Amino acid sequence: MTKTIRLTMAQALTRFLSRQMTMVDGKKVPVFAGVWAIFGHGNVAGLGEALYQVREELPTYRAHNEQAMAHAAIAFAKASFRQRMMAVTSSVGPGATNMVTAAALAHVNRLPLLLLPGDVFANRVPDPVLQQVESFGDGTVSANDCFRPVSRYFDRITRPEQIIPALARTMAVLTDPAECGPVTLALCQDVQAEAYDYPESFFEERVWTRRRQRPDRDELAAAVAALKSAKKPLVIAGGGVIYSQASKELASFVEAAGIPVCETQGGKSSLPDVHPLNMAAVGVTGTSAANRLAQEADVILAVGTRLQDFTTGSWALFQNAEKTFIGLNVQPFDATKHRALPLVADAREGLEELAAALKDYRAPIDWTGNAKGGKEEWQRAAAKVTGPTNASLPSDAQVIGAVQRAMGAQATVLHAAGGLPGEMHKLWQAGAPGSYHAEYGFSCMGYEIAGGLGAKMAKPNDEVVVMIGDGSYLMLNSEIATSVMLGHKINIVLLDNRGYGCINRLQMGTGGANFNNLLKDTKHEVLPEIDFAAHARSLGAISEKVASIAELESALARAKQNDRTTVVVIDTDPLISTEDGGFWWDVAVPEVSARSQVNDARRNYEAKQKLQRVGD
Ligand SMILES: Cc1ncc(C[n+]2csc(CCOP(=O)(O)OP(=O)(O)O)c2C)c(N)n1
Ligand SMILES: [Mg+2]
Repeated sequence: MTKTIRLTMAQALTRFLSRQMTMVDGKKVPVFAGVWAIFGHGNVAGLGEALYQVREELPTYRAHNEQAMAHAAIAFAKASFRQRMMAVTSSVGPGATNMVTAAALAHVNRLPLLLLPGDVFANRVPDPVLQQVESFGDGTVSANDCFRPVSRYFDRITRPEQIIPALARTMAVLTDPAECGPVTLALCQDVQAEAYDYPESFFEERVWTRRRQRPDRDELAAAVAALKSAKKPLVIAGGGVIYSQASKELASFVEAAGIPVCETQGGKSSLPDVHPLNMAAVGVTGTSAANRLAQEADVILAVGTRLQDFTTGSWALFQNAEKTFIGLNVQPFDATKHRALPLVADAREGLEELAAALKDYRAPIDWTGNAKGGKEEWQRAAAKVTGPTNASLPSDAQVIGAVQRAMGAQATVLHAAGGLPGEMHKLWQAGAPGSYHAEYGFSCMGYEIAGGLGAKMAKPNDEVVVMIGDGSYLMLNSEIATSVMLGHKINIVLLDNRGYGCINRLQMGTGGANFNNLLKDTKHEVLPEIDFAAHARSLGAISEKVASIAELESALARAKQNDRTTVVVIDTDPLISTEDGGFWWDVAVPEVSARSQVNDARRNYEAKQKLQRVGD
């Protein structure tokens, strides 16, 4: 007879989660490092009680905002190379919908995240309950249906035994490198508390390993043939290289064949910046070295990348009419983009097999040599814009230089939105794989601080440096208090240019008037003088405002010694961004306008559109 144990659905769920294990560096560790929770009536009595029972094996953490908790969970998973992850629970209603943005972020970035929002009563007796949205036309709809388009797997648990197949599917999705993304299990409030006789076997410990798919023989043969014919080969390294931890294999492959590499935002730090074949950032925010090669390349091996518009210069960058893309990717959806020859495989496995099959291939010596020359030229240009300065309002690039000098390549640096992603992509000299943590799939303002906390929880021995603009800081900063509470110290560098600097520049670039971006250009009675250092201090952080790049460097040296979250604020110039490198980005300019600047921008826009390779 099957042995059973009588538990509530919530108790079964938490017990199951606490028994899921994985291997990291030869050590068995729990897949779920913890559950972030803000309780309300939708989860406090049911799931809350169950979490209390397992608090030793599966710790519960409380933060201040559901979206931020999910950001922390996502960053934790990213910094753990998707091998470990966290769950997040909220009440029914606003707590749940606060997590929808984060679900979308995890969906775009292909990062594992388990969302456990409370849901309305399955029995519907007390309807409408507090926070129930009530659809007039559909009795099965609740606020949680918002998660459907941004979940890889969505389920609503309306009976306690449903959690058994639901959790099996949950683990299948969260641990699959190709499917990986957010899972939402909407937990009806009454069902959380309902008991069932669960089979004991359901709670047996399970050890998950990373699936490393090997290439199909025919796909491999086609990719090898294309590469063998290449006169101007180029590798694009995307986030898949980092998640697969394939840096060593990438380095041996390109070193043997003399193929230059360029990196997407997600793939930056695949190779150290100092590697002579690493041309670094590609695309809209790319280096001149990488973009010059991209424009000419004939065979492009795109490894673990979604090929989003910033990488492809809105599909105008790769201009060789005879080019062939090879899509080395775990996900066929990505592997077949832009008529690529698909090579569906794990990055490490795929690169190893390509290297073995291409033993005798070498890229033409001139191509490799020119690439290296281009890199040196770029390095000189980058050194100019990041060097020390006495300017009273330094540029973002000068701040980046100072952070680099003060923190070194060992630190993990994290950013998400504003002018920083572009400047960081171009200018940050990354060290070890994963030390460059950009959330640039969704580029979500407000990811930064909570993300820094999650990254620090994954890498407690690393210095985590969060780079953030005043706009992002004001949008979501409450987890500074959580980082202090939990004793997870992060370093935050806040660049205050008094507004949305990058969007203001984009507005100007598209012929628009300065309008509604910088604080001075908004409707206002009084211009706020925000004391960010005082604000951060009030949340428990150590903080200071510095008046120069030199002061910033010494403040960061002090921050390194602190054992508490430290915020360093510096005023920056909103109008400067690095001119060297870069490429066109498709942002649609109005076809008719009363402004002559817009008309000019439109003419320029139409000329650039001609470079786009439709259907190519
Ligand atoms: C949640 C969210 N809302 C809006 C945007 C659009 N957006 C991108 S950057 C930006 C301004 C960011 O301002 P700040 O953090 O001060 O950085 P800066 O541009 O000044 O460098 C805006 C509004 C976004 N990316 N995310
Ligand atoms: Mg700003």
